[in-house]
Amino acid sequence: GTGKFFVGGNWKCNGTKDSISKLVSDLNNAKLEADVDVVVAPPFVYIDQVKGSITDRIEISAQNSWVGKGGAFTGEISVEQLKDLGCKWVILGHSERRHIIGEKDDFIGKKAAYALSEGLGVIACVGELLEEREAGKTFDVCYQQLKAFADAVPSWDNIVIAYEPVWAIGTGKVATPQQAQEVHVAVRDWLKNNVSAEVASKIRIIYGGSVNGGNCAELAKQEDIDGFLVGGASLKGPEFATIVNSAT
Ligand code: G2H
Repeated sequence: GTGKFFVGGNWKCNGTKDSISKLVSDLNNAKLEADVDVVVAPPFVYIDQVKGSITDRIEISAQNSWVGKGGAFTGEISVEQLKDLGCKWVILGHSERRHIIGEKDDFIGKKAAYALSEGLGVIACVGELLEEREAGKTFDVCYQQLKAFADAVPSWDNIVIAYEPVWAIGTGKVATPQQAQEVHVAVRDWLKNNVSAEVASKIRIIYGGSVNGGNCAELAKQEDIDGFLVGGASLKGPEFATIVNSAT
């Protein structure tokens, strides 16, 4: 990989005060290698609990944010509020928000631009559906999603790209290291041709989709895999630690 290894735990819509208290305590007791950025993304309602109890070694991400300044937007959570709680990151463009909630490319791009303008880092997710892969459209889909981010953001300095093939998410069907590597290279090439060679070489591209303690080491060996976004396996402290430590 290129930059510092980056591992995010996306807890999605899981947990209770009790289960999260146990998970945080397991993470606080885990041995995490020094040379890795470690981030967890609790559900909004537990961010304050997690921030108040987790080691400073682990940064906090939100799983979504509102597209602009807070105000009369019922049910939304603003970037300003996330910062107030101590969040450093936000996941945007996750496939569950694209395909279940229906978020569109330009809306996601605007969210990224606003979060960056307020100083949050963005974990920008891209990835193809199974039918798109089978139709040979994997690269085109990722390029279109990348372009929407590129058109909206002034800088890529504070962005980590997560490649998450939708067919591999929560299905137990992990992409092979070669399948992931191939798309990571394509993403880097796209950035080189459409943003800059510097961004392409510096940016971290992490893989997500059924990463677990058993498959992380082989994936981590790939040249262009700079870390992971982990869902299911991030709900178990010791397994998440194994994934954090998989590059060393
Ligand atoms: C992909 C991933 C985390 P899981 O969505 O973002 O989830 O590891 O459960 O496939």
